[in-house]
Amino acid sequence: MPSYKLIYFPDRFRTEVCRLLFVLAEVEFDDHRVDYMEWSTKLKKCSNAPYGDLPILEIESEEGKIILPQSRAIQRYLAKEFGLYGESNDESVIIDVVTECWDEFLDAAAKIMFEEEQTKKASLADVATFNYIDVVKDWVGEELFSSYPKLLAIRDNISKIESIAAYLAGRPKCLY
Ligand SMILES: N[C@@H](CCC(=O)N[C@@H](CS)C(=O)NCC(=O)O)C(=O)O
Repeated sequence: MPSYKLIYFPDRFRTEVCRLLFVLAEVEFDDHRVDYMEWSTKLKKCSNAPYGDLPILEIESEEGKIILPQSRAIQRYLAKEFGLYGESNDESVIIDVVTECWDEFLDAAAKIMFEEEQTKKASLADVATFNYIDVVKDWVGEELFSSYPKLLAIRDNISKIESIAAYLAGRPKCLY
């Protein structure tokens, strides 16, 4: 059995799925959590991370040592190793579809979270909220949001901005 060292920050973001896969498969691993300041001021320069970012997974076995970057590649690698990646190509692709959806969602959320300019952050969050409601109401109806007046107020505020209102009035009809 190889030994595994998973290196990331003390966060869940890009690595928790990998940690959970180890736990689920009951495979021991070194859950190495690096302090973010220490990483950016010191460790990054001398790290063996192929793309200079984290997470990386170090795998050591009789055949030698491999260093894997890219969280999604690591997830898939572990899932395959632990027999958690479906039993056929058809099952694996469904697993990929679900995983990609959640990763896209997480990436979008991260863009908002890491936006440093507060006004831009608020605007971006509001625009994203507007768009979410605008798309989803066409599929399942506006009633879905009736218990969330604050969300609807954000939607209304954005749609009343002059430039947005003009754009919405002239934009081609689209289903999604
Ligand atoms: N595509 C990479 C992105 C990794 C990434 O953006 N890592 C961030 C933390 S979430 C990082 O290491 N930031 C510090 C740095 O780049 O030095 C992956 O999914 O593994």
